[in-house]
Amino acid sequence: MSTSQPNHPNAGRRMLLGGSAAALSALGLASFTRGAQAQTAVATAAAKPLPSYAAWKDANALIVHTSNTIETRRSAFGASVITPSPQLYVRNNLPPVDAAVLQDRDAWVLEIEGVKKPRSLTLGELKTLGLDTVATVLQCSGNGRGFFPSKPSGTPWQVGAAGCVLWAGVPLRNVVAALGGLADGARFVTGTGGEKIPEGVDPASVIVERSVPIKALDDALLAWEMNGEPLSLAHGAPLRLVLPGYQGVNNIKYVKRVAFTSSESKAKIMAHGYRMTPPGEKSSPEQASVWEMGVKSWINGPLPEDGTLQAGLVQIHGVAFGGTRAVKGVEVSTDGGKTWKAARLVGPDLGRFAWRQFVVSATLGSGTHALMSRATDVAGNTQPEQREENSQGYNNNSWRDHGVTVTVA
Ligand SMILES: Nc1nc2c(c(=O)[nH]1)N[C@H]1C(S)=C(S)[C@@H](COP(=O)(O)O)O[C@H]1N2
Ligand SMILES: [Mo]
Repeated sequence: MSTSQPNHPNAGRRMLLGGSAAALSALGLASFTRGAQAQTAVATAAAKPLPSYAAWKDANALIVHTSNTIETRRSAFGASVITPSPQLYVRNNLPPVDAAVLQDRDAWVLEIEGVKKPRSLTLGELKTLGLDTVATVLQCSGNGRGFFPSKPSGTPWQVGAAGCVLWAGVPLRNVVAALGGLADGARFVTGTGGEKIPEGVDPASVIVERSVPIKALDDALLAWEMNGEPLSLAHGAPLRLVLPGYQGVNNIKYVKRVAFTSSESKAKIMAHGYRMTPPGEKSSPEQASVWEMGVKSWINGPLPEDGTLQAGLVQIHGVAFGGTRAVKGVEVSTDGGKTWKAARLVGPDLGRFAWRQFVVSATLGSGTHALMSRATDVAGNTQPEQREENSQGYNNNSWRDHGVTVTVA
């Protein structure tokens, strides 16, 4: 394998822009340290440049909240199922690993613990153990936080901290089998990110380490490829733990350790972060963690930003997914949820972890129309009308919050 693969086909274009990219990079890196204050100021801020590690992305398709929180515009999802990498959202809790690791991807080392024969394996060795490819919805658990009237702290994502992408890699269960099977007492899959921990801070307070129930092992993948290209630094190069159906934060980028543990990680991001904390209470490990995604859908067109529509026929379309379960159907309302019409699922079915595109033909007369969509999964779970209130604004799958109002002449 080549030792100097570019991060992305657009890397060449980025080099042509060398001078300004360097300036942007300085800005981008500076804003990494601004943290929470920077995130809450975004609503009013002017368009920000893409940070250098994501400079190859399509700025027109994205809303840059900060250099580590970038979301896809609702109007940019299109109807072709897969989200192109240049349009996919980015969320980093720490700056990405050094780009130097891309010079020899196969030399990346992963530690495996909690198996009968624990050891470390290079990415080159992992590639000999199996190959599979899966389409999954990658979604930040805070997607839809922007619709909470309580304005929780954190990025006010609307619908765009999500995408549907293809991963290729080795099934994690192949690796477990090659190392003699699970050790006794393994109850969680714990993945650890390989980012450099800033000097002078307690590693447990910032390390990206998440635990999920051991049943996630059935579908887990150690992926080195996304959408047909070597993983980019923005999305976890050279190796990522992909947990289909689980909220974004559990899908550990730059994964350096996978441990099958008897208890959940004590890292702050696990013990206190990403908990369904009742409003006004303190987060604690007893509260539910953001694990499997709930059934959810939203409309991507027509949108208010399309301006005033002509009266007559419109194609109301959007995306729907069920986390670890396939979507059975989607209904659409043009009257704010009073009456519903079954939508047609369109495009290829890329499996239960992917989203489905849906469409309904409707004739809209002049006036305003509140368009809503409501998905149901194969187990019969229907997207709820109301969000589950929680202090950090996680897991918003309220159909009412995700509706759009369009105006017809
Ligand atoms: N190592 C590491 N993994 C990580 C993160 C991170 O900061 N570091 N962010 C998590 C969060 S909160 C989300 S939503 C997804 C975002 O994935 P993306 O940036 O590829 O879209 O990665 C997750 N995995
Ligand atoms: Mo996230």
